[in-house]
Amino acid sequence: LSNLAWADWALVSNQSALTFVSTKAGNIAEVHKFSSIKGQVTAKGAAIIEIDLISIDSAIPIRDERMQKFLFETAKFPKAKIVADVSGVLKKSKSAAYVTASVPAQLQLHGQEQSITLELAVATLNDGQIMVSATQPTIVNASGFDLVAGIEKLREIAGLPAISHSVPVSFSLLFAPS
Ligand code: OTP
Repeated sequence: LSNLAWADWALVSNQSALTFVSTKAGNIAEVHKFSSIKGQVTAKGAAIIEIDLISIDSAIPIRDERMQKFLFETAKFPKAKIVADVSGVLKKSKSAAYVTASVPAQLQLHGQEQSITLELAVATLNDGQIMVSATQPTIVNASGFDLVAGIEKLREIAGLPAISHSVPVSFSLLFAPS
């Protein structure tokens, strides 16, 4: 635990997961993931996570392409970013190997920025690594990020009666001292 006194951490990409659930036609829910995310946390508690939106993996290649082009518009907005001050939760983590906290963050996505609240569980592992997961999903509403037109475009192309504009996001992240 003494590692927390000095370490900066980097996200271990291949041991981290960021997923969301889409719902179409009222009752078909599907899990999507981003395969490329980067992140770091400084000893002072400045956390930044970058999501490569082109790495959307919906398990259907043509759907990935359409989401890149019509929803995220990756040519114009290649990345989403989450910025948070986690100094409070890091401080708590110095005295307990497992802590939970409600942490305000800024989400930049599709040229828009909104405040969100992350419900975090932070586990400090023996080797100074930190595991951060969500104790509850964060709901992203497409309207706050100018993504409604994109969802509606996907809905039209697929000939679907509806695709929900409200999307739960989950994550489990591993950070290693750097
Ligand atoms: O015909 P057919 O039926 O076959 O049709 P198809 O299915 O082929 O086509 C139809 C298309 C469908 C169904 C797809 C529709 C798509 C959608 C509805 C998706 C819309 C997506 C949206 C609105 C948002 C996507 C989400 C993101 C970009 C991610 C947002 C990120 C969030 C909320 C924050 C995540 C938090 C993170 C990463 C953690 C932060 C951690 C920290 C700050 C660090 C803490 C560190 C320490 C040490 C404490």
